[in-house]
This record gives sequence, C-alpha cells and structure tokens, in this order.
Amino acid sequence: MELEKAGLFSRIKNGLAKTRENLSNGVGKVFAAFRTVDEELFEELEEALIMADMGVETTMSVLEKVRERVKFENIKEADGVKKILAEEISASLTAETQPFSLTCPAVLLIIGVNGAGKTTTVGKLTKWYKSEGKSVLVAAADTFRAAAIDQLGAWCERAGVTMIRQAENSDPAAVVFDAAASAKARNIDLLICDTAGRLHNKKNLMEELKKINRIISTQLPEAQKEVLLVLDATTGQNALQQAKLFKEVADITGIILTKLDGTTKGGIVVSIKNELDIPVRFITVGEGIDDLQPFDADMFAQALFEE
Ligand SMILES: Nc1nc2c(ncn2[C@@H]2O[C@H](COP(=O)(O)OP(=O)(O)OP(=O)(O)O)[C@@H](O)[C@H]2O)c(=O)[nH]1
Ligand SMILES: [Mg+2]
Repeated sequence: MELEKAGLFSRIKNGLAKTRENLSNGVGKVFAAFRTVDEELFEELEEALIMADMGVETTMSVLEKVRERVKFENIKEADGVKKILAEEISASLTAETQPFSLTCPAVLLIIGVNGAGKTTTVGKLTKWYKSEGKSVLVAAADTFRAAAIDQLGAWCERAGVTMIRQAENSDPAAVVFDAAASAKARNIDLLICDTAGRLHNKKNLMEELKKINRIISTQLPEAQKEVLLVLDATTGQNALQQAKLFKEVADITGIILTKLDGTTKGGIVVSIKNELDIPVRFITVGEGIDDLQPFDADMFAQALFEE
C-alpha cells in the first residue's frame, strides 16, 4: 500500500512537472531569495501564485492564513513558510469536502465543452472502476458523430466493458434510456455516460440534461448520481469561466480536471475549489488509459512544492 502510494505520488509529481516548474520559477525563486519574513516576501508570493493561475481571490485568502500562522508560530525560516503555504493550500482544497466514494449502483454523467477530454476520461474511468472489481456499462450518448461513438468504443474494448450505442444523430436521451434499462436488467454496478461537447446553447443543454437526468432517476431510482464536469486545465482561468456557466445549467457534483500534464496552470485546481465550491474528484495527467487519479488534496499540494 505504501509502495502504491509512493507510485501515485511520483506520477502526480511528473504529471505536474510543468506547473511545478512554473511555481518553482515563481514561488521557488521567492523562497530562494528569502531574506526575512516581511511584507515584501508576501507580495512576491502573491504574484507568483497568481501567475500559477491560483486566482486572485484564492491567493489572497490562502496568503492571509499563511500570514497569520507565520506570525503566530513565529516562523523565521523559508522552509517553515513553505510548509505552511503547502498546508494551507491543501486545507483550502479539502475544506468542507466529503471524500468521493461510490455506493453502487451508481451513474456518472460526464459533461463538458468540446475537446475537454470527456471521452478519453470515460475510457480511463471505465478501466479504473473495473479494476476495483465493479461491473461497468458505458452509454455512448454523444451521438453527433459516428467517429465519436467509435472512439469511445475503442476505449471500452480496451477496458473490456460493454458500450450501449445507437446510430449517429439519434437522441442522446434514448441512448441513456437503453443503457439505464440494460444496467438495471443486468444489475450493473456503474453506468458511465459520455455526452457531446457541443454546447448548442444554454437552454438546449439545460433541457437535454434535464431529460437525461429524468431518465436516470426513473430507470435507476436507487442509484447514486454524479454529474461530473470535465475541464481542460490548459485553458487556465477560462476553465473556471466554463465551470461557472455549466453550474448555471446543471447540478454539477464534481469536477474532473484534465491535461494537467500539458500545463503550467495547475494552480487552477485551487481556484476552482475555492471560487466555485465544487470539489475536484479526479485529475488526468496524460493520454494513456492509466493516466487518471482520484484527486488527493494533500498529495497534490505536496507534489506542487516538494523539491
Ligand atoms: N496530454 C493530455 N491529453 C489529454 C488528456 N485527456 C485527454 N487528452 C487529449 O485531449 C483530446 C480531446 O479528448 P477527448 O476525450 O476526445 O475530448 P472530448 O471532450 O470527448 O471531445 P468532444 O467529444 O469532441 O467534445 C484528445 O486528443 C485526448 O487524447 C490528458 O490528461 N493529457
Ligand atoms: Mg468526446
């Protein structure tokens, strides 16, 4: 178990390499040039954290807590301040958040804009939960392009799970209906629904999600329902804006942040949790089927700062 944890940790660390580099160019430099704990130090830290896309509001509130603790604990060493900063970031990520766990049967509805990484993430989640011993069924509810259905089909084949599909351009809600009925009949633990990224317009999207939710609730009334919004971390603060829009049309229960490997903007995780109060549940750090990890705030904060 310890070994497993160490492995996960080093994968997060590698996945966050660009963000870490960005932070160490910023926060790291501030600490390297550390002289005394004074207002100037905090101002430089503030700038460095904002540059890592932690968001202004979040940076301010985290640094306020760091300031208080540094004073109260009479910290004089750079390492001490750094440790407190990591702890406060971690604390802000876990504040009032219940750990994520699934009680089966469960349904995951995966939503998000074009290209955010939904389909890839469904593939990864399928493998993740299957290796936990759960029976999984996938619904190809992105019916806009045949290629999208085939892309998902390839992931499902690799993970060894069944995918429910219909013809291109059929009603996404009808696919979910079929899949939910099948999940019920076969006593499936977990149904994962991929959806289309095309954000026609807000009203359309809202109607479609409502319809899908209604079907799930009718077909699988006992199931735990999670609506997970997939956000592309490389878009930084834009991802936050997207999340705000989606929050207006859907009851999002969690966020999956993708492509953390390709960005210097990993600080966006902190900003999402603090400004939207939606917990980050998974992160992805690559295109491979195993590049998905449940989000662990302590590990994440440590990975950001550890040398
Ligand atoms: N580097 C990296 N690339 C990723 C990650 N997750 C997804 N991608 C890539 O992002 C691209 C888009 O992924 P998709 O899963 O097709 O995105 P989508 O949200 O389903 O897109 P649409 O169905 O068109 O809305 C693909 O090229 C993926 O390989 C990740 O964690 N890291
Ligand atoms: Mg897709």
